[in-house]
Amino acid sequence: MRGNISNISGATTATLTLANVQLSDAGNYSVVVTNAYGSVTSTAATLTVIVDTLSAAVDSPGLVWTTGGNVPWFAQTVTTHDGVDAARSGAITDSQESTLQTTLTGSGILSFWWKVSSEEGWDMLEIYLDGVLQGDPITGETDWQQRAVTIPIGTHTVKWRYVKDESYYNGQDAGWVDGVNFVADIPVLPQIATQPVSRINVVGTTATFTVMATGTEPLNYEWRKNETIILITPAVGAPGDPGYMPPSSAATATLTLTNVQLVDVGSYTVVVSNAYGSVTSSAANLTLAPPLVITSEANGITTSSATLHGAVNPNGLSSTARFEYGLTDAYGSKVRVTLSPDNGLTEQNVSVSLNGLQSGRTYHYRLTATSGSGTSPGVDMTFETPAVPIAAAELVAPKMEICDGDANLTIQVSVPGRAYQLQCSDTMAPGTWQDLGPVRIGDGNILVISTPCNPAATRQFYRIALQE
Ligand SMILES: [Ca+2]
Ligand SMILES: [Ca+2]
Repeated sequence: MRGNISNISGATTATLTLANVQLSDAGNYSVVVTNAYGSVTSTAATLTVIVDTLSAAVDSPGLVWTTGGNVPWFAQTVTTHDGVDAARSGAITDSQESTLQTTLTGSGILSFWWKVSSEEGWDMLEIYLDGVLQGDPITGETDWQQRAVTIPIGTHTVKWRYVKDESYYNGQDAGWVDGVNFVADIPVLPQIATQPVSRINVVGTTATFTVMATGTEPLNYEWRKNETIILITPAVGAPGDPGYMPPSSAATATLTLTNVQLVDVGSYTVVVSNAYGSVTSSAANLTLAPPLVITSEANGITTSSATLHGAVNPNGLSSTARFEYGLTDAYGSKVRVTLSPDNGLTEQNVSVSLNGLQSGRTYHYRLTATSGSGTSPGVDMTFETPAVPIAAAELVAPKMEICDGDANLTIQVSVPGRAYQLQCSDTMAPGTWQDLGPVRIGDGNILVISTPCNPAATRQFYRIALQE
């Protein structure tokens, strides 16, 4: 290949590629194709190299510049900020304008130097973003100063305009721009710094969930309940479309639910998004408070009865309550109590009288309440029924006899559920009675308690005692 009359060495393919074209590369290019039988020369193709003088003058070769108005801007080296070159507005007259324009993709910060020499207050140099004037224009004799404009996300037009009113001029009657620099923000994906937290509310109160997120602004928040969108901004779709959801001003970093009811119970998440992506929070649950239950001291305790007391706050949800009682903390018996109202928001005292209890026993009891939010067992408490002394009538036909070295007590106890112990003593003195075991529980039937006689004793006393 050859450009003008120079040979280009090493060019032996059908395509010639010139990288980083400079003014010196301008010229006519032709190719000579040769093989073993001869050669042929192509017609010439012309390469014209144009210097984009405006982008060079304002030091932003990466941007595409256009100029318009009545007279275009031009590059010059007389009045500059960087000591090399700058763009100057065209030589317009009264009621005319000269514009310089470029396009940027944000977000980012555009900074530039500018200067004006004009009729102060009437002829001025302005900066526009998407047709909207940004800040104050400069006018009169204003030397080089730097200005910055914030560019939002997306593609935007930036325009400098030197504009004159209908009469008079002063100074050099021009504006200059130099040192244009656009620094794009580094896109930051949304990230969740603090997750929303699960909470328990009393019915009718206000519940809030808050997320703290970082990332390039603006951040959008889309709240969901059980995976269904409940609040969103911006809108989904257009009005009239199926699935259209209007934007909600309440779609912020905090979701507020007022007067919460059972229907609000669920799992809440928020999707935080910006122009670069989105992130979903972990789920936070809203639960309504179950009833509040207090088990109180029992009173009115006799050998066979007692009155149990407690208090219930239904916490606003329809609730039922019951006392559970029995000889162990597994209870086994229960008595329902009435709540009125059963969905109140205050504490109500409840009580129940128990009859037919066994004497001399320890009873466990607790108050328990249940609503749509769950069951609240109260604290386990106990009371003791006093023992009934053994009455003569209780022991039917007691008979003591010695047989084959054993002492046998035969007795029928008429009170069921009582625990008896056979005891012996040499002297009947207090503190000398010894248990002979095992304990027997009376059930109304004949009971035989046998124990070997003490061969060393000349006499022995036996008695039957209630087991404590
Ligand atoms: Ca320059
Ligand atoms: Ca003027």
